[in-house]
Amino acid sequence: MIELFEFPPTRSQRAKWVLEEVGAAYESRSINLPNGEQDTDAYRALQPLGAVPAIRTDRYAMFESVAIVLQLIDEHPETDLAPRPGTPERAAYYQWCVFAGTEIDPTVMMFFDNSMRPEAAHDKNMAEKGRRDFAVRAQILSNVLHDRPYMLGDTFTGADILIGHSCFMATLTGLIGDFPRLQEYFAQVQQRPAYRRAYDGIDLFAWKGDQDAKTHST
Ligand SMILES: N[C@@H](CCC(=O)N[C@@H](CS)C(=O)NCC(=O)O)C(=O)O
Repeated sequence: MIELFEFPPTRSQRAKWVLEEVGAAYESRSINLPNGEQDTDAYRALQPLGAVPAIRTDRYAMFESVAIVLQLIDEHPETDLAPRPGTPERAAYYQWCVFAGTEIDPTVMMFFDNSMRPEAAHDKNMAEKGRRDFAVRAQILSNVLHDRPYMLGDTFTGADILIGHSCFMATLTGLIGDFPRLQEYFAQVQQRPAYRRAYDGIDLFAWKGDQDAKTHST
């Protein structure tokens, strides 16, 4: 049994989505971020940054959403969610998986932290930089996707879980608006039953941690 430490709607959805895709048995453990549940010694021992997601299995514990997706897919080769190691296709797979975590996430978070995060010191210049840097990367993804349904071609892979979640974050922040091909791609991956099980019923404003915020809509 795998324990998933999560708090929707955050990068913990990537871990939940891959768990649903591979059909692994898991139990959800909520780490309420606004309530500071990430700051206990027990949770810090699992995730030293006090962030979600983390997973604990019978054999190991780990954190980092991209790494969790890669590991769980490797444990389930029968799902065909990744090209074989050592192949040119695997190179593209690694590339886009890492691109999601290192190139897309920081730009969306820079925009979010400086324009939307409640009770944070917003900096308009940084928010604009986040928007600009996101746009450069979103155009790169749009170019890749112009002639194919998924990041690697005709087949859905773990790269689409990772880039798909980046599209979710970009939707939450409104950044995806200028990129119709990315919106279309995101709409398509959202049709997957595993995506629905991982994201349905998400309270988009849970991260605000107050009732008032929850009365607004996107
Ligand atoms: N690189 C990490 C980032 C994890 C991360 O920063 N998660 C955020 C939510 S998306 C978090 O838990 N932040 C802690 C907080 O808001 O207190 C990953 O991809 O797992």
